[in-house]
Amino acid sequence: MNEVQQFLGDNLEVYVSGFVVVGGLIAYWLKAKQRKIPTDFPTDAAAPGVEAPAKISWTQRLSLGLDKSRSEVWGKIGNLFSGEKPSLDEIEEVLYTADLPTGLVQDLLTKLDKEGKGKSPNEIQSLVYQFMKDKMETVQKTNRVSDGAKSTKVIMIVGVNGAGKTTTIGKLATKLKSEGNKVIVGACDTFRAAAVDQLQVWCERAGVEMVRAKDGADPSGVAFDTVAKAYKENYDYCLIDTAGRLHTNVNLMEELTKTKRVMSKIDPQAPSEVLLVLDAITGQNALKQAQEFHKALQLTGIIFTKCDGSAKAGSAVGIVDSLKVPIKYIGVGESVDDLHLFDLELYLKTLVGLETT
Ligand SMILES: Nc1nc2c(ncn2[C@@H]2O[C@H](COP(=O)(O)OP(=O)(O)OP(=O)(O)O)[C@@H](O)[C@H]2O)c(=O)[nH]1
Ligand SMILES: [Mg+2]
Repeated sequence: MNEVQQFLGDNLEVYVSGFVVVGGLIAYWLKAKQRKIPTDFPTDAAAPGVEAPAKISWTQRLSLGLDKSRSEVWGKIGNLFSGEKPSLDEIEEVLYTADLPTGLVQDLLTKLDKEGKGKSPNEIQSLVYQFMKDKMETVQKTNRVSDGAKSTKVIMIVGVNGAGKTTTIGKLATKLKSEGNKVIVGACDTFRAAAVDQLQVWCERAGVEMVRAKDGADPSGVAFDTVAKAYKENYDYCLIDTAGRLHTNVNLMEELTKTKRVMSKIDPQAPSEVLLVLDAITGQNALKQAQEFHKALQLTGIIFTKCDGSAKAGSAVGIVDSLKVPIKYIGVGESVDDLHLFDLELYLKTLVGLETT
């Protein structure tokens, strides 16, 4: 007995530290478990005990989202040009940081040089606004998000990894459903189980149906099943999520063209839209991406996301001008209300800091 007591006494410190470590690990595991779902998928809802953020209008959201691009680039051209010694070199540098293509930078500088001398900062800002509007207006007029037809609209969403496809589909499904539409979503990113779970959470929240892959199904199979169900059961919108891929990966791009082709077997008009999600942060490379996706899939539009995260939201001008494909939606944050139909005049006025009323 004495030997046992002595043994325990000698090793007491080891036992106590053992209990503390194991107890700590269990507490950490329980906490991580509680936290898991809410942090993975951002919402507008406030955390428990925190006052919910005030609802703000789309115009205000857009203005907040474009703040960086306005303050660092587009909003300061008027002041740079209208000073004692207008510095075209400085303006040129600023425009390049915004990833405006060289041709457009030179065109804008020529316009400022010809028409801007002696004008006030605000008048210069109007010149910049008019310049960009001229470059984009004709293409944007071809925009046809909803033609009011009574048939099912199939919208295929594509883009490089992490551009914001799944989030955009979640927001779009929520919006369309809240407008009274019957919406179905196809989870065709069959590469990652987590991608399907991410979409599932959005769909559950939006209250819309989601079709997921049967075992061993390939993405085009899921797309086919979703579109077939959408037509059979008269859904208004059928949104197809796809896995992200590099525009330079020939095999993966071919897989996308196959997915598109398979949908057209149900209806030659399907998909009615192929929308490329472009991350504003991508800058110059966005144009290359857009060209390759357009070549493979004949895009009908662009969704320009993450305009809140960089000073490059103005790169939209170059992309629309070169590709001749309109921007249909713009995203300025991670919550449902941060996605909106693209309104050219509102976007450009907000970007350069002109009155929007
Ligand atoms: N700040 C900001 N973040 C965004 C926006 N849109 C999406 N995100 C975030 O971007 C990240 C990637 O979004 P996903 O929707 O998963 O991107 P994805 O294109 O589906 O990614 P893959 O499926 O992996 O190719 C997430 O953290 C989103 O919350 C936006 O407009 N602004
Ligand atoms: Mg995704």
